[in-house]
Amino acid sequence: MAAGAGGDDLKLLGMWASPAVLRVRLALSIKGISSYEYQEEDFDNKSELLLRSNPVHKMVPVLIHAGKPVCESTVIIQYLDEAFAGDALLPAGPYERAVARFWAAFVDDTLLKAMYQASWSKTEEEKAEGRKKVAAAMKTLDGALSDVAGGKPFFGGNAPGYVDTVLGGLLAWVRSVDVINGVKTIDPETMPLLAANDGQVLSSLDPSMEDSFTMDMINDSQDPPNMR
Ligand SMILES: N[C@@H](CCC(=O)N[C@@H](CS)C(=O)NCC(=O)O)C(=O)O
Repeated sequence: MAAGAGGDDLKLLGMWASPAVLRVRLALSIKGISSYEYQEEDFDNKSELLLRSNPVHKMVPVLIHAGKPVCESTVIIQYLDEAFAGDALLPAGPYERAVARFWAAFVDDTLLKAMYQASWSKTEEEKAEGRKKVAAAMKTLDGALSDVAGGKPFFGGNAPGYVDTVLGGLLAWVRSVDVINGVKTIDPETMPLLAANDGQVLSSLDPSMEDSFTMDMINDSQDPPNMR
């Protein structure tokens, strides 16, 4: 039986610049779960609670629900969807759920790896190659949005869903890097659906979160989060 939308004994271990943590915060927001405790981690001095709760990877995010830890951002989001009432993140049908999971995996495997290459490769050539891969992945996602959502603004249809949270966690990073490089990765001319989605996923949830996250990412751009 799904719990109510209030966070009953819910704690999130995070770090402000982490795209993986932002995903979970987006999911909590969509589910209408606001009464959770947030604990900021210092990666140079991780808390005992983090080390104990995620002994395998020792990474954020970790969600602790009634004393029990759940690790890995996509696993946490799916757990929230199953354990809590509120708007569903994953679609109802098994096939549609499989499609959503496929695109979430594409974001983590293809887009995220390309973003890493574009931002933190050793040579400018490798970075430029990475930027091309990011643009290609974004174009693919724009096409997917058309196929999956049929012209609606979100992968979840008229409201943000699972894929929107997984992708949304990375969008603030994309925006920040765009500002630094003076480019527009998600071009409204060539990727109209994704540009609309980009504009809505974060701001439809909590505009103050979007602004502060983006600005902080810019200020901290020389010191990226370590996301494996
Ligand atoms: N696949 C993991 C990645 C988590 C991850 O990479 N977390 C980073 C922050 S974005 C972290 O905790 N880094 C700390 C470290 O590497 O020591 C997920 O999606 O939850």
